[in-house]
Amino acid sequence: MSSGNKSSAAEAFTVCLDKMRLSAFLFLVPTLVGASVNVRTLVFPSATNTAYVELVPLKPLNLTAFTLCMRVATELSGRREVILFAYRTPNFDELNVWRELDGSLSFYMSGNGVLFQVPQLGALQTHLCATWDSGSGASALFIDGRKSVTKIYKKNHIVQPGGTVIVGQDPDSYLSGFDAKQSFVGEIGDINMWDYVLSQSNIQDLFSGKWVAKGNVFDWETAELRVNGEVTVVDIEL
Ligand SMILES: *[C@@H]1O[C@H](CO)[C@@H](O)[C@H](O)[C@H]1NC(C)=O
Ligand SMILES: [Ca+2]
Repeated sequence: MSSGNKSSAAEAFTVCLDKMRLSAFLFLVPTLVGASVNVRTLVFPSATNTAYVELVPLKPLNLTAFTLCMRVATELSGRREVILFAYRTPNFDELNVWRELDGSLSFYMSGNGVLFQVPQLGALQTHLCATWDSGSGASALFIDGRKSVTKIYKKNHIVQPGGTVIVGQDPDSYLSGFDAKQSFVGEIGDINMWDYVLSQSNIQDLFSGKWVAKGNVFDWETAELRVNGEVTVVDIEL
């Protein structure tokens, strides 16, 4: 009797241990198989001169190189400029990324820009990265992991700190002077930035959703967002 009790207690203990192992295992499985992850995305439903989201950086944008990536979808078509990213100090547009009138993509660092003839953005999501290195001036875009022609742009330039990054509007003056005809309409998210140039294989991995080093200027997973006006932050499951 008593030995029977002992053995059933021992069995219960073993079952309990097994359950603990099982629950530990079940807990680990999603991370092991890379199960669904929730990410935020920004939806700009219409053209306004008021809606924008400020992104708070992890460090000042004092840059001699960068990689800037995002996922973007827009149904805006036809001849219209569309701002995709704006970093401005009180004095200058330090780094703006645009879709141009003709659909080409470009970025501008206080002055003339560099334009790329790449496949156009559209209603289906595009993974877009821009890279630049001051030492060589080498600049490129990546569309869904595929690299553009390298262009030489603003060799020895430095992107100056002391400004604010926003998406949704082009600020002609510091945090104002917005124009609805240049505003972003659509969905934009997964905005990450590094203060160095990522390798092509890292950019391909980013496109396909694999883990690479988190952005050290913007890390979308944790970035503080300050939403202004008609913008909705939506959680999507990957
Ligand atoms: C910007 O970077 C340079 C060196 O790259 C450094 O000397 C300077 O202090 C930095 N400025 C700020 C505001 O971080
Ligand atoms: Ca403008």
